[in-house]
Amino acid sequence: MERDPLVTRPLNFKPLPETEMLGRGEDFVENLRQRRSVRHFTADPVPKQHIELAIGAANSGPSGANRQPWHFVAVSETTMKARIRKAAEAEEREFYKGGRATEEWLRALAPLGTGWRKPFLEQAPWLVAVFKETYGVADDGSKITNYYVNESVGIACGLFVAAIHRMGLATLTHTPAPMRFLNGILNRPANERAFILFPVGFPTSDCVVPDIGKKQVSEVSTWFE
Ligand code: IYR
Repeated sequence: MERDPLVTRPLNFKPLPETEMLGRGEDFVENLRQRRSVRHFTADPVPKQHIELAIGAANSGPSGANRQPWHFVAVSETTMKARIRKAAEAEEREFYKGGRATEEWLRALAPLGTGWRKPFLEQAPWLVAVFKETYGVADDGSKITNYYVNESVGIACGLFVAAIHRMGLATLTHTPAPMRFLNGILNRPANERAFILFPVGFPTSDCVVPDIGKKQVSEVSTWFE
């Protein structure tokens, strides 16, 4: 098979002074540590441009063979958000009340206070559905293999979350399960599967979050120096 030629250009990497490296790292982590998953949003509108920027951050991420196996669907339309809420709640009701979740899983979720009702799916000004492209489709309709799809889309979603937070907005990594209903409502093709549904907006002034923390870096890392 014919291979594409390698074309290169200079990287133009600019090293930073040591103090600036540290300062930037500390600022970045300190800011990220203030991020919380939010489930209560105001109706205040968020300009489309902010959502576009967050998608730009996600789309900058590395991906297997640079396939960028993702697609973002941004919804501010009221009736569509209502349809998504209704379908998500039907699935979540089965999960929480219909016996789909194991007792162990429900116990693990108890400290988060989640339940089947998802009013945030209508209250947030935007819902951004991220789809993973399990395979690509060529012009002639044949399948194109994508690589490391979950890793690629997971990284893209992480960058999306970081960008949303950095802009002073809030979101939630919502995963109604199963999410197949999103293909129908959002008219996405069979080679795409919903990965995460992000409500995006401003937290309500009385918004509370679970009083939970993060492990220490020392607990989640091992070093060979
Ligand atoms: N998908 C459900 C349940 C849920 C599961 C996990 I793991 C969470 O960290 C939070 C929720 C929901 O969205 O409520």
